[in-house]
Amino acid sequence: MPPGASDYSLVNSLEGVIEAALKNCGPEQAGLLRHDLIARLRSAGRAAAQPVNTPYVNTIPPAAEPHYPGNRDLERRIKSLARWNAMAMVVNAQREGAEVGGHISSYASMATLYEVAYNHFFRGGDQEWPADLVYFQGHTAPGNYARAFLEYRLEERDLHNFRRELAEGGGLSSYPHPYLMPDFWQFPTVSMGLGPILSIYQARFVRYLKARGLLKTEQEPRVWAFVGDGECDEPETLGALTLAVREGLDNLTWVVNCNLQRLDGPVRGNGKIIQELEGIFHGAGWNVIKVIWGSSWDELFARDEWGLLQKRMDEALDGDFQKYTVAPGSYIRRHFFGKYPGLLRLVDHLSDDDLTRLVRGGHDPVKVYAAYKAAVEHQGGPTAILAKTVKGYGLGEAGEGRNISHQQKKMNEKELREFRARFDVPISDEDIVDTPFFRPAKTSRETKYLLERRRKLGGFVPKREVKAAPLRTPRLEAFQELLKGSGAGEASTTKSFVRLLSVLARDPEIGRLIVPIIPDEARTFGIDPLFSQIGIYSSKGQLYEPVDKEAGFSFYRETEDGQILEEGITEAGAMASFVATGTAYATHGVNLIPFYIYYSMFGPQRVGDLLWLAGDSRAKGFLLGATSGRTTLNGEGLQHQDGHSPLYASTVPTLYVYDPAFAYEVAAIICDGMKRMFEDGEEIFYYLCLYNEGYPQPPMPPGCADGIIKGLYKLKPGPGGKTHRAHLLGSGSIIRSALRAQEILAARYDVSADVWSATSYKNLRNEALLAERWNLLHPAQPARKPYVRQLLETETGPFVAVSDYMKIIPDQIAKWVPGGLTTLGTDGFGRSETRANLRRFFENDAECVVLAVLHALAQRGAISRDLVAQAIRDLNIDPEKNFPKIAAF
Ligand SMILES: Cc1ncc(C[n+]2csc(CCOP(=O)(O)OP(=O)(O)O)c2C)c(N)n1
Ligand SMILES: [Mg+2]
Repeated sequence: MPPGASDYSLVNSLEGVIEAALKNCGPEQAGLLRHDLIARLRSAGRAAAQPVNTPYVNTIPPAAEPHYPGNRDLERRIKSLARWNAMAMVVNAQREGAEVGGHISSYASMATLYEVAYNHFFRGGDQEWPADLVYFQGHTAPGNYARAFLEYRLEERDLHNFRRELAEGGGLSSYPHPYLMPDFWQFPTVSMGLGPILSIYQARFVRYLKARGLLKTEQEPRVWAFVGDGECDEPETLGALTLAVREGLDNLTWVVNCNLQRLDGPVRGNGKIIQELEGIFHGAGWNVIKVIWGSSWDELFARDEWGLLQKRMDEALDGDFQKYTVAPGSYIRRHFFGKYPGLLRLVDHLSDDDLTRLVRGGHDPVKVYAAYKAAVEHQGGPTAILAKTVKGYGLGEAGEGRNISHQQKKMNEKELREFRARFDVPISDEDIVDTPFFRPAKTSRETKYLLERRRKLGGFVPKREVKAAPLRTPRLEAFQELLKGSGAGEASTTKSFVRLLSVLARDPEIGRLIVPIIPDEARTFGIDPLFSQIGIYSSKGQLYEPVDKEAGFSFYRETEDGQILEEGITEAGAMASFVATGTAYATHGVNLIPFYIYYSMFGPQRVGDLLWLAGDSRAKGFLLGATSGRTTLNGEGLQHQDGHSPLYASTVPTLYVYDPAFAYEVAAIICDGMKRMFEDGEEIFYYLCLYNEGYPQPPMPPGCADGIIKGLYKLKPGPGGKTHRAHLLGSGSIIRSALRAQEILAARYDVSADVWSATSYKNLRNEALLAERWNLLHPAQPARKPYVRQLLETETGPFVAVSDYMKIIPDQIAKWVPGGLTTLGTDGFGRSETRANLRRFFENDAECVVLAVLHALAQRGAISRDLVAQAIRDLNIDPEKNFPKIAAF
């Protein structure tokens, strides 16, 4: 329908308003104008959606681009050498019989995005300002190594040993791993999605440190994250975007490398990933800067009077754009420009070759510089730069824009020559097949330039340095409350831990350095009194009056310098905070002690990859899996009853796993852990199972501290004067089954059973494995005896272990237990039931422990089988009872 006169006048007046707004309003007021307009339309009953997308064009118009401050020619040469060396590393690693692989294409698309940052933005930590914290995209590591080589931080031998870490003299790890390269990498990123979420929580953590006066300098570090467009498929990548806005994190910059491809093929062949991401980031409230087209497009857009170029840009799909990367210029002319005759005329003056040289924005330093500058100058919130690039840029037929690009690791001679020619790499014809590394001399203009740039920006990046001064952590005596027992009163290990935490928070030396982290549930664990004691961190303070203000000591107190990180219901977010806090000793030069307490079932099972990453990051601190145990958590059932966290936790090499039964054990483990990590500087962390079952807490028996730490000690010897002997190993609350079984065995079956507290099967096993390995390799020397064997070898009678976890956990030590080990545990899905019924169902209650002991005695011929059969009746155990299904057979 043709527009009517009134429509024209509306359009004209709207244009007038827009003109006036452009002239008179700042960006914020312009935003308000849009807001008001939408509000008016809505109130008039018109559906007016908040626009989240802008046209498919650079956010920063050419006229607003700043002057490029660097030497473009030298920077291009440096970048070309980084490209060459990165490619050569992978090709060499793949070629020399080792076939250890690597990735060429991701860095090839990222090179300009990195180099502009290396030359103009990343701040190093050698000056009075703090170093930027950069989450490099994991698969681009060859590019970072190549850069470090050009900076004379790495040598040819290092590059040669890329992915050959066991080679003589060491090598370079495939991806960013602080565990493997602790002086170089700060942040592991290669598990897609984890780098992005960590960067958000890191940026928020910087604010937390600042608010609490724990940052070393007035200035705060900028956090950068380099993210793949395919990586944005991961829920972790995009899951915490709103936090960054809520917290006004203008110290955070994301660079999303939109090369339109992931591993198998296009990210959104039938759509437009940049537009999709823009909508998501805008919707969350981020500042979004799109860098789509390089400078060579500027004049075309300037002449695009009818908007045809824009129209074609907006309608072409990512699958089309990928095709234009690999197709000849004639195809681009026909398919892209040829769709509209007017558009075709726009490129009359360009040859087909020219058309293939119209670069994407992410490969144009001018556009990238403009975006970075705008991002770091943006205030009030985080910025996402969506940069369009070509995967495998410069690889030509060897992989540029191809679907196989991600896994391309080889280049033939012709491809190498083309690569050399395209980037002017000074390698001779004779040498090229060997893909030698190339580095200009220290006195060359290139090296001088790049070193000078780094010097001006404050030194090298990435760099990991441990500068935190060791703490003086409290000795065990400080926790008298936990050591002296609860008398007749009852307490759970969770409650005991909370007591310990509030004692610690008051400690004059380290109280300030304790960081409790909770993803909701503080009330479940009884931590809420800490709310008012040390406050919940909130960048805004408390702008409302909390409903429970009158409740006195436990009201919900949010404050600007609060100490508690209350993350809400995000275990991934809380783990990200745990990692940020637990690595602050290296990233921020301050030793902080995180205590992350959570619903145990939503620990490693939910965020296992982040747990693994914490180990890689050399994180320190304590993870407290509360409400744990398959039968101790009564009522909650299949989804909540955790019978396997310690097993998952055991898989992380630097994670110490403890299952304490009593308050004093909790105190001894945490006290020792704090000393090891924060006084002695060990880069390890701890997992403790905490339970919610209340019982009288005994005082700490003398002489058991060492055994608690090692993982096993004799808790309560059986009575004298009995015919038979046995040993019961228990951990956590379920140790009470062992203690009650001890009484039944003595009173009714003439058995004296010692009860042992097994605080850490993982420790016992690892120590034994090390002793065995030593014996294997040193056959002529006196054999070493594992601790668990030393402890148990003189004992007589059968051993029975009882656990509230899967049987495989105590089974870890079976091999070193004299006569073997019978294990009672909780394999299978949980049920909603009472503790007593659950324990009978899973067969780890006291009666079942007694039965296991009697059975073991009968097997040894010490008692008759009839007696065992009689005991089954006496103990009221139904031999045909229901049993949890433990496997699919
Ligand atoms: C959690 C996880 N899943 C799978 C992978 C394997 N993987 C490595 S790179 C990659 C594709 C990455 O694509 P994109 O994020 O677009 O990065 P690009 O290489 O294109 O820059 C995949 C699937 C991984 N590293 N992490
Ligand atoms: Mg990609």
